Amino acid sequence: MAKPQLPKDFLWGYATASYQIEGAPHEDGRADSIWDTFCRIPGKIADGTNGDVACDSYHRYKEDVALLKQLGAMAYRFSVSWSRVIPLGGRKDPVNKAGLQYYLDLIDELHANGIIPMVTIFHWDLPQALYDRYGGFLNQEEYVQDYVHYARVLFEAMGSKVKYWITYNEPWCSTVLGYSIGQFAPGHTSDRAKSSVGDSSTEPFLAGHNILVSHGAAVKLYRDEFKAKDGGMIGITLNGDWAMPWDADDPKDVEACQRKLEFSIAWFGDPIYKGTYPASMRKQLGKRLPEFTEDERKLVQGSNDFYGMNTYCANYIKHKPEPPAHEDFSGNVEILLEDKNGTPVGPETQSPWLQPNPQGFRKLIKWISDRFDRPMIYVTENGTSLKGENDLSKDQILKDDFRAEYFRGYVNALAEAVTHDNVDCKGYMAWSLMDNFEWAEGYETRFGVTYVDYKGGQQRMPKESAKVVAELFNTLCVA
Ligand code: PNW
Repeated sequence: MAKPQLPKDFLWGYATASYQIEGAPHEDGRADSIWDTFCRIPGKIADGTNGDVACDSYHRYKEDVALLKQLGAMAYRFSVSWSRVIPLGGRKDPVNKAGLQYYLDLIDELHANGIIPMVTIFHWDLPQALYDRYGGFLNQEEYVQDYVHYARVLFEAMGSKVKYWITYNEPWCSTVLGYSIGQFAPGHTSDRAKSSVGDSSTEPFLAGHNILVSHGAAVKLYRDEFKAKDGGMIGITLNGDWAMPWDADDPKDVEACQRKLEFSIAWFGDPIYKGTYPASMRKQLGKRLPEFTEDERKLVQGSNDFYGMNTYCANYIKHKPEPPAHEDFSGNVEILLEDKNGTPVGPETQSPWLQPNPQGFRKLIKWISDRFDRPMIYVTENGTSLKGENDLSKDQILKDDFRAEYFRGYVNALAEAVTHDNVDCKGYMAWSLMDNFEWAEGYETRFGVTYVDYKGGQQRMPKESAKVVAELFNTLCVA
């Protein structure tokens, strides 16, 4: 069998997100996002912290670009803070030139260093003003226009310098964690509270629906007015992890795995590639899942130039008894870290949900490729947090064999999928360039290939894994 390889022009690099690294929440006119507000609610963030300083990248972006260059990265995926660019968020609100300039400077610095920018338009930090005005994603009429206007501001300002656009990062997290469970901003749980009443608990699905429509509308704008001139591509990034049956001999568990994948990935992927929600979701949710009008479907179907894939782990999946609970979002399944025989998914990590399983990654990317008819795929996030990393000495942290081993497993599995499974993957962005604010887990959890000494002057120190990632791609990208 041929040796696993990746294409010579394979695009690899690192990813980050605005709220997790920038800090400077009120500098140069930036206004609050829902994450600024959410972090102030006692108990929401494990260590009581917030993104006020984070990695201070707003002031240190040149240092961070130099770091990318030092690590050999070809590309850098970062996100734009909407409330830095349009502090109040709306289409009639003023654009903040100073905020926009930060991103233009960052992009220029990247180009000056030969690094290709990949821009995420939205990575969770919705302007607080839009949530206060009309509930954010819940109001389609207002929200879609505001989002498309924001996207236009970015396309106009940066379009000539950016060839890779991502409309949304992981809408599953924004909807389920943000608009139902309350684990993420804006912590909107009102609908869940009345979830036992009839056909309520529709809000996460409505939020998801409106996100899809706004994605489609922004893609249409890009294709109508910018794509030909600027020569770029645009797509959405979806998250999802591989599902393995808890009892491989139980057809109900095997079927439950498909449902779990459909409820996480196909929820958003099917409308984009097929024009409808998955049948399993319609069956379980009925009218609680919106229907696409003909106009909406036209906007959403076919709206990906590429598929952005985020994945971290795998899970064992066990079916649950019928009928599904009203507040269920996973396809009526139980998500487990061990199978029937006590075999774990993989070694433990700091984030409790994240057990590595490289062969699961190979199967998942093939599943995505098959389901969506072989889209061009960019892995836009993949990485790990090592258990107890924050308690180790600096020397120990810098020798992160665990993370190095994770990347060896995952990147080789990717090369196998490309070489043997006919998967069209053109790029891979590791999460993350550096340790940063890990949302509800605060700073306890570190995902970086670079250590950030938050208390010691924000020094950045590459860990062993950064070297391993570069070696992997230098060796594999020869096809
Ligand atoms: C992703 N889950 O988040 C995000 O895109 C990143 O911003 C984040 O830092 C990274 O993965 C690591 O967590 C997720 O609970 C957070 O399933 C939680 C889940 C999935 C993705």
